Order: sequence, then structure tokens, then C-alpha cells
Amino acid sequence: MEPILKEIYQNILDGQQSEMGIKIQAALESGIPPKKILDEGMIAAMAEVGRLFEAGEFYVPEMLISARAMQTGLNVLKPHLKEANVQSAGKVAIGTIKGDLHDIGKNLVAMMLEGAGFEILDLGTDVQFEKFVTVADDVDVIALSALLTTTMPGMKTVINSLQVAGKREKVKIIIGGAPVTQAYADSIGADGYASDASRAVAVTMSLLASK
Ligand code: B1M
Repeated sequence: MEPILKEIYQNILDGQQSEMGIKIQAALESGIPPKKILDEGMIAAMAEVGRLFEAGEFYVPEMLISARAMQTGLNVLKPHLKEANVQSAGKVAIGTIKGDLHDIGKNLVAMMLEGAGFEILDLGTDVQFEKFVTVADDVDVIALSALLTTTMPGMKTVINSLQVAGKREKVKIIIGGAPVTQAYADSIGADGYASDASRAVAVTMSLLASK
């Protein structure tokens, strides 16, 4: 791994928020592609944070400061992840399921979709089920993110609520997040599943092409 990527990785582990912008800028200036900075320097670091938490070496405060450093870095990287010259592709409402505060993956998906030309309605975290039903009239796609096995079943509740409100056919639904799988998406009647933000763009595009 390039030394600057190692520094970015370590910065996230150490929760060094103030250094993130400078280091990402330096990595970009040295010609490292934004996607490589994201995958190898940043997402890999968050995976290590998760491992340390599981091993009992990190606690919630450490996870939180790492997440803040990650988010600071994402904000710097955002304009560089955008694809140029893409037509407006549709409107996507995105949020994390009620009870779920993990927003880094959701923000990344929103960022990549925006970069691919989608208009984003970011509902934030801990979104009430009814909120997704309310916005269904105004968007083409509803994108649901969950990081906890305890919040994941809320995705089914959203789909059921849309059905009850007679709005299920109005929108396409894509789901994702660490515990989510294609099998789970199929079992709850979601239209699409993506394991990461890049795939979320491809899946959303294909869902709208078939709408
Ligand atoms: Co928490 N947390 N956390 N956490 N946290 C996990 C998820 C956990 C796996 C850690 C662990 O035990 N190894 C574990 C869940 C276990 C489980 O449910 N089985 C866990 C736990 C237990 C908890 C608490 C309950 C801890 C506690 O309080 N005791 C608590 C719950 C809070 C709540 O939500 N109510 C909690 C709190 C937190 C913090 C607030 C401290 C912080 C979040 C800060 C924030 O997001 N602003 C945090 C963090 C940072 C993590 C880990 C370490 C990292 C998550 C992350 O940002 N990853 C995480 C461990 C891990 O994931 N390895 C963990 C980087 C991000 C880029 O990946 O979000 O997976 P991810 O997104 C990916 C894909 O999943 C996908 O694309 C992204 C990549 O391109 N994706 C989608 C995501 N959404 C998608 C939507 C799509 C498509 C793809 O379509 C719509």
C-alpha cells in the first residue's frame, strides 16, 4: 500500500479528524485514484475498526471518533468521486432504518448516486417507516440502509407499509448494508440489493431502466 494510504488508514483508526483533509488532498495530488483512496485507505480502516470493536479493543467512543474522521475524509473526496457529464437519472430517497444511526455507508451510497446523476432526497438516519411512505409520491426509488441485525427487519416493515398505503408499485426499492443479502432482499420483496455503493449505482440504474 502507498505510504499516504497507510497514513489515511491510520488516521481513521486514530480518529484524527483534523489531518484527514490534508492527507486525502496529498493522495489525490500524488495521482492515486479517488476510488482507491476510498477502498484501501478508508473503507478498509472502518473494517478494521469493526474488527477491533468485536475483539473488545475498541469501544463505542473509539468507533465514533473513527467514524467522524471517515466522514470528514468522505466530504473531501466527494467531488472527486463524481462522474462527469451524466444526465439526471431520477430521484432517490435514501435513509437508514428506524433505530439505526450508522450513516457512513448510506452517505457513501448517496454520494455515488448523486455523482451518477441522481437527485437525492437524504432523509438521514433513524428514519420512521411512515416517512418513506410519505415521500414515495415524489421519488422514483427508495433506498434503505441498515447496519444492525436488529434494524434490518424494518426494511420489510417499510415495504409492507408501502403496500398497505397502495404505493408499492409507484417506487422501486433498493436495500443494502452490512447484514443485508440478496436472499434477504428477495425474501422481503425488495426490487434490488447492492453490497456496496458502486453496485448500488448500477442496480439503481437497471431498476429505473426497467420501470
Ligand atoms: Co456500530 N455496529 N454500533 N457504530 N459500527 C457495527 C455495524 C457492528 C457490525 C460492529 C461489530 O460488532 N463488529 C455492530 C452490529 C452487529 C449486528 O447488528 N450484528 C455494531 C453495533 C453493535 C453498534 C451499537 C449497538 C454499539 C453499542 O452501542 N453497544 C451501536 C448502535 C447504534 C445505533 O445505530 N442505534 C453502534 C454505534 C456505532 C457508532 C455510532 C459508534 C458508529 C457509527 C457512526 C456513524 O455511522 N455516523 C459505529 C460504527 C462506525 C460501526 C462500524 C465499526 C463501521 C460502520 C461503517 O461505517 N462502515 C461497524 C462495523 C463494520 O461495519 N465493520 C459497526 C464503513 C461503511 C462504508 O460501510 O456502512 O457497511 P457500511 O456500508 C457499505 C455497505 O454495507 C453498503 O455500501 C457501503 C460501502 O460501499 N451499503 C449499502 C450500506 N448501505 C447501503 C444501502 C444500499 C446499498 C449498499 O442501497 C440502498
